[in-house]
Amino acid sequence: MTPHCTILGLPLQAGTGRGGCLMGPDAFRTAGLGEVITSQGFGLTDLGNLPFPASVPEVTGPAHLKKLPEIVAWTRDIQTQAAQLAAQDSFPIFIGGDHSMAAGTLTGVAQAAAALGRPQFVLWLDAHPDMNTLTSSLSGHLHGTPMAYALGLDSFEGIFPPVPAPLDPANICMMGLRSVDEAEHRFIAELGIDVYDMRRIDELGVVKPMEAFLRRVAQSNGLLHVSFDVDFLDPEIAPAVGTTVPGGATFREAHLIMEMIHDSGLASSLDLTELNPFLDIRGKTATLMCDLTASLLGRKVLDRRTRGL
Ligand code: EXY
Ligand code: MN
Ligand code: MN
Ligand code: MN
Repeated sequence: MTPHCTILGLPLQAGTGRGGCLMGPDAFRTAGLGEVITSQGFGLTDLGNLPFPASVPEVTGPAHLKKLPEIVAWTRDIQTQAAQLAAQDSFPIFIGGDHSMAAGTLTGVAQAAAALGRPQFVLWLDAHPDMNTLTSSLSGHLHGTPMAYALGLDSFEGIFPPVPAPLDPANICMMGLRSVDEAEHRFIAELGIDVYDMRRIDELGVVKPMEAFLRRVAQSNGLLHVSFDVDFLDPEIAPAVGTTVPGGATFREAHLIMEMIHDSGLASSLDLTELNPFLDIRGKTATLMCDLTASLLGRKVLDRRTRGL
């Protein structure tokens, strides 16, 4: 990993039904994300927040979709930024913002990987696969759709920007799932995506699945994007998210995943997403997400200090 990180704030919340994710980037900064990065010995460029899109296209899609034009505009802008940042010699950290931001980050980083002739891998840490198409979404909330878009599934054409380099389903690993819609279930089975739902994590732990996935990334000389949705974590330890689902990853399961990613040296970009500071308790979720980022950047258990909250 390059010894430099670039933070880009993505203050969007139009993809979710609840207000608050707009404040996510500021909460990450307040919780000390910058200090976490520099204390691990990385240089830091904080680009601030991407502005609300200057122009929102006139698009129409299925009528039940919420705030479609806004998300199309954010996707266009985020995709451009992510492709540029991923091509630089610095580790991009995209701080959201709701998970619809991943429509832009996944496709932007995959575009940059394709330009280098390297396969893009994705580790998806989430209670949900966010793999609904525009027609299969039942809620109409677009944060439930970015993975389907990045895979190039049907229904987005002519509405969203064309996907420059669709993800290969064989290069995706999803961990933590415990809320999957029927259509998503079908897409996962049809595409053969590698899924470790919470039951499989209970049974196997996280080490074996992570070792197998990281080995595949390394063997293919791949680039690894990590998309970390706060609701991957158990709501007891991470309450600041609008879509809590009981039975999520524990503190140590999550840290161990981050530590293994660090040890592999394979990570090339990161999303921190769905943090809703309005729902937090004395900043504990934002602080935990920063600590998990520290583990991904190399902080060891024995280096941790007591933090007063
Ligand atoms: N599958 C549900 C939907 O499509 O509305 C729930 C999506 C929640 C998405 C959160 C961010 O991960
Ligand atoms: Mn998500
Ligand atoms: Mn989720
Ligand atoms: Mn467990």
